[in-house]
Amino acid sequence: MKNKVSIIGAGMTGATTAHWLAEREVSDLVLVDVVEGMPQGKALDLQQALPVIGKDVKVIGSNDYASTAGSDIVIITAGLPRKPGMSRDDLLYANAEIVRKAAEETIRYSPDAIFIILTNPLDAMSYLAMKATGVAAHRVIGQAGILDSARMRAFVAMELGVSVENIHCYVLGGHGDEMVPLTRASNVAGVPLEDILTADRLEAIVDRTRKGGGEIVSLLKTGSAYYAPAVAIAQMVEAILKDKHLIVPASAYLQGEYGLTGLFFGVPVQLGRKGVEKVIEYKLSEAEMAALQKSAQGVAENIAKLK
Ligand code: TXD
Repeated sequence: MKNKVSIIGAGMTGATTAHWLAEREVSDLVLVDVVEGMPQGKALDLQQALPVIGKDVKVIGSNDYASTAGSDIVIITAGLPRKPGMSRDDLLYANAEIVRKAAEETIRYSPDAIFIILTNPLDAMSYLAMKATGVAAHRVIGQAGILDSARMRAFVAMELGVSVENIHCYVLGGHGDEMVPLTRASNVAGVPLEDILTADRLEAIVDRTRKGGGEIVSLLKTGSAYYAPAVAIAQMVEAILKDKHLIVPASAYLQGEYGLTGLFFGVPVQLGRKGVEKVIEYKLSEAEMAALQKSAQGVAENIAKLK
């Protein structure tokens, strides 16, 4: 039987996720939104693109959660994006209501689904989705780390003129400006970044990575990034459906790992058919550990506000 993936929120990230996923031909797709006609229109448009690239994927748009029934994966992108000058945390209360509803509605129709959360503030919304659905922690994953790491990879590639394929970067921590780009573990074809770039240039790349989302928000003026966040979700979906055991940075529920308990936080996770197969614990330096703890404080404060 074909896999089924439902995307709640058919805005910029939701629709673009459908696009990247349709190209990968890994599942049928359902787009759900509160705006009447919009998900139907986007689904039909995408459906009509697929003959050109030869992909057999059924794409449905709907305003009704019943259409999501029997999904293998539910992706929640519904909610408000940032406006210039706003932090991700400013979205907490408005998006909490939207994500709670989306979680409660979708779990009714897809009791076995794995949930991938995108809505900001990401780590807190992932926690909320776990609580609202009542599913085990390994079935909820927040997308942030692939995106933040890809931003860093893009900046390193621009700096060095080397193929992005050779560049491996790892950004951990909460999905906020306190995120932790791991410069020691990041490398170009196996050579640590710290050996290739001067301290100044490396610091500039780290700083631009941390503020990477805000840079795009201030350029766009309405809305936030969508190509890169959406392709990051597509990579996670493919890893899960194909049971790839792929290690990526993502927001997972921690139960003691990295000295943290009871929150979703960006760490390396191994993804397979059951969702998060394991959280990988890197050996971190004292400075890296301290930076992670600082980032975790912000996430814990948001979760406390939700409670
Ligand atoms: O890396 C990451 N985690 C992020 C997070 C990267 C990019 C965007 N990120 C966050 O995702 C962003 O801050 C927002 O909180 C969400 C969605 O961003 P997007 O750019 O897709 O926003 P849009 O284009 O405004 O789309 C949101 C859609 C829009 O069509 C609304 O009508 C819909 O959500 N919406 C709903 N759909 C279903 N159900 C409900 N209740 C609902 N409310 C709004």
